[in-house]
Amino acid sequence: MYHRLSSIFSLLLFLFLIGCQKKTTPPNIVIIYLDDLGYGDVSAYQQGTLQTPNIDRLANGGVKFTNGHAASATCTPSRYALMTGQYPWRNTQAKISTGAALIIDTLQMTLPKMLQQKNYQTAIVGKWHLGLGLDTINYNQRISPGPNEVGFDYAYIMPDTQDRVPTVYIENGNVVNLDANDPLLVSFKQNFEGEPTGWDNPELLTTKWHHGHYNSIVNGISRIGFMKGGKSAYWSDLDMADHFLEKAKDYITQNQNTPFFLFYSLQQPHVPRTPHPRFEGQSGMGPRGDAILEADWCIGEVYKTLETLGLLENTLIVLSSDNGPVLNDGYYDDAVEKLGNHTPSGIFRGGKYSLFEAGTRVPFISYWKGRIVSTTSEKLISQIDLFNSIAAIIDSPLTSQDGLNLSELILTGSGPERENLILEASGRTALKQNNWVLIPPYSGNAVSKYTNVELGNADQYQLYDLNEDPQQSNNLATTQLEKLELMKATYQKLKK
Ligand code: NG6
Ligand code: CA
Repeated sequence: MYHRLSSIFSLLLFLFLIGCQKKTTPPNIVIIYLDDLGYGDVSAYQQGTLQTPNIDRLANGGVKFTNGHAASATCTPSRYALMTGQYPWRNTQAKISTGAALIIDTLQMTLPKMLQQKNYQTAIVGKWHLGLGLDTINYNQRISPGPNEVGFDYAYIMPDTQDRVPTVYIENGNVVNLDANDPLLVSFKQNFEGEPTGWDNPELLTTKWHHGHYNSIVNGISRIGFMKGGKSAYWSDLDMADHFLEKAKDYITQNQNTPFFLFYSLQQPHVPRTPHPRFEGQSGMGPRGDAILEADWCIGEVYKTLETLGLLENTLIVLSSDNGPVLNDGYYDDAVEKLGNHTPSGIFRGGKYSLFEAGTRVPFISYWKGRIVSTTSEKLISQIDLFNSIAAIIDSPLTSQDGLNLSELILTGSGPERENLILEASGRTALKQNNWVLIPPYSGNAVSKYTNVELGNADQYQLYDLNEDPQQSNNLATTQLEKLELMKATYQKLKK
């Protein structure tokens, strides 16, 4: 009898301990990262006319940041900052990457490495765009260094962008489905003899290029760069979203019993916009709108996967975008013509490539079911802070060069915020401080000729008070002289 009681007691104690253990299990981290999605593209932000119910569920059930920034108005530098917690302008290589070498040093600390040190399984699925290899890449052998060498245990990636060659997926360094008898050759300098291009063979195109994008043709779309061979490995543009989604879901399912970090890096709504036919016409805004609806659906599917596996209560989801929106980014795809009343930039000025607000002020959401109470936060936060903040949340002592620990903000929507932030766009920088913005003079077009985006360039200093003037329409640089000098001094100090 005594033995029976004691073994029942031991069993209960064991179950109790398991129960406790489950509670203290570090949370899974899922970063959902969109490509060129604007502040006003998400309906929870109440700006545009497009409906994004699945992103809204995260925004309305978590912290919806209305003053959240990407580190840069273009992709590679933003992603660099997200991965390292370092300002991209400190690294001269951190500019839009086209077939270039890996820009993260393999000795550098990164977000996934920090998580690995805390026994996380780590993965990236989707767009990479941080460079690969050391020099010229041979796609017919394992490509290294790449995501695996900077902290990802598993990597299923598109190397640069959907509009750049090679149009193949790479899994842990190897081109997927490559036939050794048909080697894949890539060049960004010259075409391979006899290969059609968008420039020479417009009759082969199903999507016409508007500017750039007139090199090799794959699936009726001409791209940036030249490619020959490797045909069995070419991706299907129309299936890309489903393909990445499948990989993301598989990864979550396979790693449900261990803490994991998933960087789910979607390709939408970057050009070329190729939503699956089942989304065609759904937005009434052409492929750009349809691609956003497709991305929203994918996010809903990832949510469902976490829910079905019972992981939602132990998963911190952060959703954001790598830079602001652009309509015409190089193809005739009706993005401008069918926009209607939709406002991708929200009320903000500029867009992708711009130093004005819409270049980097993007949807920024943290969600953790049962842990984060739904709220809206106007506090200033940058993606550069995710390294330190996630480190704090999972009890890692590591910090980055430029990030802040804003974990309280991420978990509650209140608490300390950033006092200042250096914004970056195509190598130019500006300062945001306590809702004032200082943009130094820059030569160059005020409005980009092709994309029609206001870039932020002007002959004189620009100074804006976002509390009074979120649209940045009233330059105070000649009237608020004291403020101007103060901001200049801070800018100089931070840029040192
Ligand atoms: C630009 C491309 C643009 C886009 C961008 C990268 C031209 C004319 N424009 O050079 O289409 O690919 O690079 O976008 O080629 S990003 O979101 O990855 O930074
Ligand atoms: Ca981008």
